Amino acid sequence: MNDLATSDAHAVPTLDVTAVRDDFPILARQVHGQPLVYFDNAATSQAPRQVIEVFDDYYGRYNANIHRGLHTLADEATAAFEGTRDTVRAFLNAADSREIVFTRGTTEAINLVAHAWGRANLGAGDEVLISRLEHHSNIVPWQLLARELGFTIKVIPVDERGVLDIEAYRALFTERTRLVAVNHVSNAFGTVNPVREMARIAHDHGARILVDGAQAVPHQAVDVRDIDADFYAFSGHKVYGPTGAGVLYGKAELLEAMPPWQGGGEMIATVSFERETTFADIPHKFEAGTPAIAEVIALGAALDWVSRIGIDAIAAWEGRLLTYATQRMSRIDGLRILGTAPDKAGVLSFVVDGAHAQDIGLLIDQLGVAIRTGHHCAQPLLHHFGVEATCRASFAAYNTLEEIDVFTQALERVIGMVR
Ligand code: C6P
Repeated sequence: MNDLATSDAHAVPTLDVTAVRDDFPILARQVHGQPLVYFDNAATSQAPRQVIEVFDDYYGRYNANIHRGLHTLADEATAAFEGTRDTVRAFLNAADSREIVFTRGTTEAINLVAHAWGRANLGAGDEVLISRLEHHSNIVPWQLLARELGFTIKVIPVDERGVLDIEAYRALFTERTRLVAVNHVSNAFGTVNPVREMARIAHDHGARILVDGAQAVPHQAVDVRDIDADFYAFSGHKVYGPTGAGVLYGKAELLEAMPPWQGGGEMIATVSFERETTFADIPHKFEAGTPAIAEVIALGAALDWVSRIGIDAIAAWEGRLLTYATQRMSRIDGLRILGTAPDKAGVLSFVVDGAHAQDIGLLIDQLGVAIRTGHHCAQPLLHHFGVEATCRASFAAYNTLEEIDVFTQALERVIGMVR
């Protein structure tokens, strides 16, 4: 390796934020007469031109149902849809594109695991470990199933920074622990969980691990084989793609052994009233009915866009935004940041003494700044920290340091108004 290659290998990747922003038409709009500052990326990120154009192209040129037709349009739609499966496989470094199941999003992916894997593998007396950091999507499906099947849910605790207690996690395992369900990155606090280590511990105890990657995939490189995740879920609309398309990765041997969840067209091999109906091979066994074809193809375009910019460059840039915003916000009187994990994604949850989160959210919107307020679908976590609601600013590749200045100045103004 020559000197240049060596230094390149160690260089921090950079991102040209002006060029990135040019890809997002929505960033040019105004809100209440002010330039939009969009800091609600953990709820949904904006889509670049390359994603928006997929819809025109698909509906204008090759709209057709997939897998069914023997005509040109159907072949083209099928090729584009199945091509996205391979894009996702490569993006997650999965071994085989048969391990990629398209769903409507993270929520549906987790419900698929709960119903198909859970019903076949969980029963009375078994135990499922869930962290206190979870989004409701990774709590409620397990609660509903536990009520029906009689297994127990045990909660992995967090410390005052919002960091999972790994020793407590280890101590929760018994010979009845069957599954760990944990997010890779917390949507409410931004904590990055050590899912690789958690997977190793789970596997040492003969348990499976489902990782909710909704807030990780947009912000850092994810390698499902390196993590050794049994299942990994994410949503397209948080990674610059459209709503309505998401992914469940599952190890092939697990997916193969699982019964189907939803029944219908496309997921069968043969249907008969006289004999047992037989099912398609994975992943189609889990894709009943006509999927969101254009959305899935657009998800592929979103992942291609991320790969072109570089996920490491995005991670480095968002790290800078997070550091700068944390510094600026720490100077605001009476403002307290919740979630101070040393390893954090670009999410800042905060409360302000004497001010309701919702009031701050509404008023700051009048100044063109979009943040989220509420419980962020993480009520058990917020209750643990003694709050009902927080304000949350969350960053994406197209956000800038100048926007953080606008946001913090607007925040100071708003706090002055509500106090
Ligand atoms: N979090 C937020 O503002 P769906 O709705 O299926 O695309 O994603 C659900 C989901 C699951 N897990 C995590 C960690 C999430 O953050 C989300 C969605 C949004 O934080 C909407 S509540």
